[in-house]
Amino acid sequence: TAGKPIECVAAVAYEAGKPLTVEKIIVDAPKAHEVRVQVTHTAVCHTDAYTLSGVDPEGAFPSILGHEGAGIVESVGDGVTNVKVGDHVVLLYTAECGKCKFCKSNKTNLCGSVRATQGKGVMPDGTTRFHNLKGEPLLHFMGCSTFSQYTVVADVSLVTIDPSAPLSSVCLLGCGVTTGYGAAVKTANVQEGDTVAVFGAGTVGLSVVQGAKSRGASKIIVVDVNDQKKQWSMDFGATGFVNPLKDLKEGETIVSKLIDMTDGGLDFTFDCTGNVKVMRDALEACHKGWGQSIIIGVAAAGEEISTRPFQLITGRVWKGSAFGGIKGRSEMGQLVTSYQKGDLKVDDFITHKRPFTEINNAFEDLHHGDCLRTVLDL
Ligand code: NAD
Ligand code: AHE
Ligand code: ZN
Repeated sequence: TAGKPIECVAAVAYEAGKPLTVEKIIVDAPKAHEVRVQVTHTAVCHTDAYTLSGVDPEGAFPSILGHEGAGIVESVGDGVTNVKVGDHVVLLYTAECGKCKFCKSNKTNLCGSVRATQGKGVMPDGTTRFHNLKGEPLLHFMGCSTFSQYTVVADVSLVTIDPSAPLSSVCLLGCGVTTGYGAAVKTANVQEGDTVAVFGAGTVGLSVVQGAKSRGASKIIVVDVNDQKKQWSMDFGATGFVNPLKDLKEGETIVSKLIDMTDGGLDFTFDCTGNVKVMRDALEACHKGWGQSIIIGVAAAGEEISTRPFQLITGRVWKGSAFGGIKGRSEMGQLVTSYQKGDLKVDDFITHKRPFTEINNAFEDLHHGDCLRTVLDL
């Protein structure tokens, strides 16, 4: 098939707030420095639902969403040297070119090579490789578009992995697990004995918990409004769980309770909810003088964070983290190895499995407390 368009099934987001349309589409051949991938498995991340809902300033339609996926290289365009046909790959919404100002800085995992066109839903040459059967172009998403049996990505936006690792599991390393784990061990760099609070116990938050546990944090307190998250939190390594809707006494706030539980506040807190009020609580629950709060959750267009500047003057630090600060092409191999050795939990996040045609049910699963991730088999 190399060089020829492929007809396959995809889930198209035609309009914000509407279910996806599962239909046949055409996927063009990869151009220079592009790779066509047979996506074997993808999960649905909260961010896909966020963009589909219409509140993402970069959301554009019609498009093919999905960014937590893995598959097999089907064909490569001219000049591609980092992957070959048949390679097992994880797709990377945070590219790594190794050459740009960002990559060379060694200060960030953000890469400047394809981010501008990625945010517009097109390939680096400004065009799309997807069309529906009416010939209408369909936009790409986050440089991945994993909700299609075949996708085309920039060669900097994927990484080859050990083919013995099951693609049905390591697809989760394409976002949720890596994001939370990396936020704890890289962005925050949690050390033995540190105290940690995690707001929001989805796949991202629970992955922060497992990262903090791996570093030997002395306290890991999970805050979630859904009691169904308590057992999971404890299973992943939390030492405590607080439901702010139920567990606060008269006159207590979540901030005052956390400060009381930790002799003055936490060394690190993480927002994994995307709620800007929660982000404020997370910052203010930090210990005076040094506590750091890491924002991971994605907030809607128009939302802003606020706190009294005095909170920062007195030493609390606000930080953010994208893809856990992980450089995908350099560091994914280590994460896959950790998973294979049993050191990094991945399978425990897979609460649901569905055929690709049930993708709209997978979006509904996300809203239920019994779901961490639904993996779709394409
Ligand atoms: P999820 O929906 O599975 O989990 C969110 C959790 O937050 C749920 O358990 C929910 O009950 C809880 N929650 C909601 N409101 C709360 C509140 N007010 N207080 C406490 N808990 C509350 O989502 P996820 O897939 O784990 O993603 C979490 C967030 O991280 C989303 O905003 C997502 O868009 C974002 N995200 C960011 C990155 C990044 O690189 N920065 C990567 C992946 C996901
Ligand atoms: N498009 C949104 C921002 C979305 C966002 O912040 N995305 C996270 C990843 S979420 C994965 O589930 C991220 O990595 N951001 C860094 C980047 O370069 O996009 C908006 O507000 O415009
Ligand atoms: Zn995601």
